[in-house]
Amino acid sequence: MGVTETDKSVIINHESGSSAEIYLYGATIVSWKSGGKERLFVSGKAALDGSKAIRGGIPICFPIFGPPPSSPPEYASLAQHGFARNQIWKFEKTVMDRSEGVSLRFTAPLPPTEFQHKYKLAYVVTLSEHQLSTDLHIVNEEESKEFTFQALLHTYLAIPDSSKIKISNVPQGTTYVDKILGGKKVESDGVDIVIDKPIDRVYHKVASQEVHVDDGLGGGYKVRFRGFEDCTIWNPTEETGKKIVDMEDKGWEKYICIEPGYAREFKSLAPGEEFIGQQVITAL
Ligand code: TA6
Repeated sequence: MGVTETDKSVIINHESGSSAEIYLYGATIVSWKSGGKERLFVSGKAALDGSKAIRGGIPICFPIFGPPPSSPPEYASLAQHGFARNQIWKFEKTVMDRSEGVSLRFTAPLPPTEFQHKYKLAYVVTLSEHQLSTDLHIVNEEESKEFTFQALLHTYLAIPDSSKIKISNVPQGTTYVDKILGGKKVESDGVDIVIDKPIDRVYHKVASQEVHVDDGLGGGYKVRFRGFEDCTIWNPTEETGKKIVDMEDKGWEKYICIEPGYAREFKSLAPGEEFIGQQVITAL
């Protein structure tokens, strides 16, 4: 059991044999092993040198998700998914180191100078035998202004073969924005989702707060979320995956993105108010 710091990452080893590695670049979790298996997909072509967001693992999207809005200007000029995934975070402390779990806290640096907002962004990663919990804490530190943001954990879950998986537990009637259909709003039919064509959907207010992935080979994941109300499901398949420059060949067959977040609109915090968005992934 223990926590090891390297110049670029922090590694957790739990007594059960599970482990996780968190890069300081973006506080991106690049590895989570449990039951002797790697549970996160990272593309073999991912840049791991801080030159661009890491293609895989769990990048953090903040203060926007997706392309920037048209206003206000300091949001409109942001890059897709915001800047948190490109910042160098600080490992603040070990919060807990016990057999129940090992928990680390990271804090983000100040925002870029163009983004004049006072907030505190922290990330708590907790590892136990079969579970990885990731909590994003956002505090509005303005004296009298509200702070608005979107936030999302862009989790690339490793799977043996995306053509065999079934995604379930998104309630029938849940509205989603289908980016493949140009942003059309659709109602979920509640039927299990399979990956036989590109999928890029932002499900709004998922009442179950829990999405299941059956890998079709006896394993899978349960992804629970609290605070976060929305969930994106993304797999480009070969059709669009081939165009992603840092995607390894056939990488789309090896992952499914299940991404809890606050993404359908901007969340507004009053001065001093805190938002906590939590994701708990259980490997089955
Ligand atoms: O979460 C899904 C998504 O927004 C897709 O639309 C897709 O483009 C993906 O994220 C990857 O974004 P990135 O900026 O990491 O290339």
